[in-house]
Amino acid sequence: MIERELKELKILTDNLGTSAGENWFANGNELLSHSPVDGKLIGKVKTSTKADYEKVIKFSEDAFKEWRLLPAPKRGEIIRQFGEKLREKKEFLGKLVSYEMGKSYQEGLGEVQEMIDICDFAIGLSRQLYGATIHSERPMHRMYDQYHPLGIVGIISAFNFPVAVWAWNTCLALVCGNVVIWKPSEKTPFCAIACQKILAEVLKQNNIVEGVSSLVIGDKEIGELISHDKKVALVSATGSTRMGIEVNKVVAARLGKTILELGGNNAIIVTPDADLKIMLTAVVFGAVGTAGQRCTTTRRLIVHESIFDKVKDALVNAYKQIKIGNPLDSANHVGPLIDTDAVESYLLALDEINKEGGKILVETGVLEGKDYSSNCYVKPVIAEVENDYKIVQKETFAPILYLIKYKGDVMNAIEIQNNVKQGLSSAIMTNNLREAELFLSQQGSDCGIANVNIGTSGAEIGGAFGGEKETGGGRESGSDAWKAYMRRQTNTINYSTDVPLAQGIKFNF
Ligand code: UN1
Repeated sequence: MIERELKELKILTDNLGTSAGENWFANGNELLSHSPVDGKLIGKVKTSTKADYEKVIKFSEDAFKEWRLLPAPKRGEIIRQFGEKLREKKEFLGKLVSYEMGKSYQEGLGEVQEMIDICDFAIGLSRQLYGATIHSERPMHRMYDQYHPLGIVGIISAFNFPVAVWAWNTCLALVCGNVVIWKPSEKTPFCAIACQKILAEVLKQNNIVEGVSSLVIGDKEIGELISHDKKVALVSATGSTRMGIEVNKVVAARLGKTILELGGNNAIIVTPDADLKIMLTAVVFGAVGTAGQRCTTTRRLIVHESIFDKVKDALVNAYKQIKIGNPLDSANHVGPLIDTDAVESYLLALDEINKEGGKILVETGVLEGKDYSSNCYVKPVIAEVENDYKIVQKETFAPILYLIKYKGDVMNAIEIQNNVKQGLSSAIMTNNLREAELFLSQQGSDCGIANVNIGTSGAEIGGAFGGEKETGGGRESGSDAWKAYMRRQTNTINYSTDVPLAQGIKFNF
């Protein structure tokens, strides 16, 4: 099924390690990428060494000097062409994402669609990088602010969204006039190579200087080179809170900028006024989609005691119908976890739930047999727990949904929801206006994303994406997230023949 795509991948990835043509330097160790779908080797990639990184930085610095001079709408035109290429390659990339990462083909396509959407968004944005004009208190003076590019933007991305998150950052960074260096997850190098090659082709066709978009594949050390490097003005990092704290420490120490998209512990509140049909689809997709490996995955369901048993039964029943298997087969809902380490974390979490007194409501475990030869397929879990269990407070990247009961007023549910360290995504299921508005108010959800009658996952490009508290505070993608990729400058111009000082100060000599 994947034969044709692998052939196309081979064409895309040929000459790796030797081609500087698309700014590719890789003289380090070999990295093997295995598919979690069938455990087979997809291929080997050479990683970048410190010396390779230094070369990339040099290219990037030189490229920035030229790229920033191209008018923003012209940069937008490059992104338009990139979006066209992505439309052509949608099936190919979607399959590659599915095969290398393990999410369903539909979700792979969805991820590529997010890339296309951010291209469209960035094209419009390229003509809207507005600053304000300000009326000066001084006669014949003009005051305004404008936005300039920062320079080199480093992107550190995670395995679970191996293509979209890079595109979110790259498209905005590029139209804003920056150049980018990408360190993808070592678990999905081929997705990264494919993206880089597709963009590189567009840049080449437009005679754009090399170094506008670069890729450095490697482990933590490459990430550290980026974080420590004063030449990298902004580091946009997606991944675990542990990683984000490290990146933040290092980048803040050199007063660089960061955009951090870290862990989530997302909840949906279900009140007695909820439409249970909507609730069921939203919760099941949110909890088992991408096998529970989205930062926006629904991890906790906070249900009013009066409907608790009803919701529980409906969910247990729905989980019985979930089909687990090869994610490229559209009959299956849930694919594998990324690797056997992730399976280990899933099993450990189950132990913890039991130890802390939780009640597991469905059959759990790792699937065996020839269809599951990668040993990465696990059964999605529902467990009845208390919010303050240690395991519930943690983000386990696996399809484990915690059911928590609340009593009385919706404020009690909101308090439970907010009572975790993370603050990414949240939702309430209710047709009660008072409950919904309370949830969205300043005494409501403390998350960066708060939804009514839809689930916690499935980002739409128009809105800013990101979260509070240990989620890191960064915003990407829509709304005015672009401002983080630029530096603001306030300009005052005097076209009078006098020099009136601000604050009414008189200074005569
Ligand atoms: C989504 O839910 O559609 O890593 C997007 C993640 C996020 C992207 C989620 N950065 O899961």
